[in-house]
Amino acid sequence: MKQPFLKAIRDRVLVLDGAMGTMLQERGLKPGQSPEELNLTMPEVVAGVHREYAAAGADIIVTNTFGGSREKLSHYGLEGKIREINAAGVAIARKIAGESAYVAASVGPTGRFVEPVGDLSFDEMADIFREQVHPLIEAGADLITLETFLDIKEARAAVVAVREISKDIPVIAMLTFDDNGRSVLGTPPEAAAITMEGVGADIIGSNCGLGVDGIYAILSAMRKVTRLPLISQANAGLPILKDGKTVFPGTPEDMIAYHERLLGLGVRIIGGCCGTTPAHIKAMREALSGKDQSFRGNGPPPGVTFLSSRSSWIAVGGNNQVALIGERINPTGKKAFSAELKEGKVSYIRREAMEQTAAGAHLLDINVGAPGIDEAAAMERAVFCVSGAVNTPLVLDSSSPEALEKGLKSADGKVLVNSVSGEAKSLARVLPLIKKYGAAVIGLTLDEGGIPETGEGRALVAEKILLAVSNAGIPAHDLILDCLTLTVSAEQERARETLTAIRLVKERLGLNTVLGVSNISFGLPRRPLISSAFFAMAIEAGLDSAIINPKEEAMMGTWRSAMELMNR
Ligand code: THG
Repeated sequence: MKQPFLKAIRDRVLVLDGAMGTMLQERGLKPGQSPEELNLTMPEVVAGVHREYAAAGADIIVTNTFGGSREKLSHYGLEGKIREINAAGVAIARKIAGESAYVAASVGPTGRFVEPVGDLSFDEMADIFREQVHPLIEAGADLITLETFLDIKEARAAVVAVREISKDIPVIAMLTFDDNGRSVLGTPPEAAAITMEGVGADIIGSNCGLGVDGIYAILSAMRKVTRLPLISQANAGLPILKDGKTVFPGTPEDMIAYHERLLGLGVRIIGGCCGTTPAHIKAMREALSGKDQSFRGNGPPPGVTFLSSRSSWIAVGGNNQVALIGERINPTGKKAFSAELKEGKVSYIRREAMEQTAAGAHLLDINVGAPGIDEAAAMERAVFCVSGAVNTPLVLDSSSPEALEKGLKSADGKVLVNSVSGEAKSLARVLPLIKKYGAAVIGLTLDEGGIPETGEGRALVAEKILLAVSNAGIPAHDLILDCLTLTVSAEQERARETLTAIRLVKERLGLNTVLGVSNISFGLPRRPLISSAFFAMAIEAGLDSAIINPKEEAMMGTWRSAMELMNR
């Protein structure tokens, strides 16, 4: 009996097989024919390819189901055979893999995009993947491999779909990158890795597009932001045109030139993409023998919260700069913005997104809660608008679970949800959304008993939230505690208690922290002075991120000065 897959890749490096499409073409697949239909019409041919890779030493056999989605099969009038084609793909691979090799069920992109880039809703996209993944898992696949994705939002929908069907089947998520180091839709490897880990992929990496040198560069960038096992599935070099035909120039020797370096990065699965053959796979297998196969690779330091957008990413906590969250997309006290929200307009949102980012915000808070509006619809409009206007990762600020879920479906990357509290009802409604859609979350240190007066009391609520977060399967580094700023105009003891709570949360729980800073000065004269003094004190106490108005010069000046003084 073979080991569980995730345990196996901890112990040793596994070899995944090589290209399928080119092998099928050499064996009778005609132009214009669906490769996946061969699972039904010529299963022996498909089995023959698997057999060659198994003989070459592949530990993982990848099914011939890459284009097995409704969207792809419908190009060939095969949308009625989704179940049959995918189940047959797994059965054929299993026959060759037997009980000693693993069967990885291949799932490729649909060729369409999620709104607003494309015209499918997040739910429609996830539904297409559910329809394909269901028969793959039912037929007994050992793992799912998501290959050649170009759009992180589509890849996120795919992982969400797999996780709805199975909480524990191992999932590989791979995007394809250009030689400029980004996916076609502008995603850098770090943002891809952060997004895929957030939503629950077990192994991340890259396939296709580049030769092994290019894939090595991509995986090196991913390793800065994740500790997960990595996978390398390179082409046999970059394709060239020779006598009117596309050929892949990479020899088996070229493919193993980076083996040692890949192992040093913590690559635990090595395979081939376009242009690779059983000879390439055999060379990869042989190059592993006698090598140190212990898990290596220096991931990021523990305790850092990573967030992403389609084209950017940020690390919060650790020794990073205090992350600045722009607070201005919030109708509180803003009549004109409230009126726009009611009319469904987004011009204020677009302008504030650009101006706050230009002023130095690293993240943007989006709060569209106002009386008399459909907040979920407004949240979707706002997320689409901000994602189109600027590159910064997002903070979704709402007390409505419906609006949060809509925002989570609308965003491209890994967002920060603002917020959950220590109340049982809030934890029960919000944490499942964080887990499902792959986000981080702000925990407010208050519960059914209100806001504890003392720092000690707030640290206890923080601990309760941490426990619930862990029980929900969310990593502790994706929880950021808000120790709550209350105005000092009424009670001057309050500022100190907030600072005490920050210290306790950091020392006892090792968690990251956030504050909405400006509330400290509410109702007082010369607010910027008081707010910025409190900001500096909170940074010294260990604050990791702050919700502020980045267009307020006193706050930005304080932030710059404090970063200088703290050597950050
Ligand atoms: N913690 C968390 N989230 C938060 C807060 C917090 N979200 C909301 C708030 N506090 C932070 N955001 C704002 C947004 C606007 C203002 C203050 C904090 C603000 N508005 C002006 C006013 O009310 O006077 C309106 C005037 C204007 O700016 O035009 O100050 O603590 N997790």
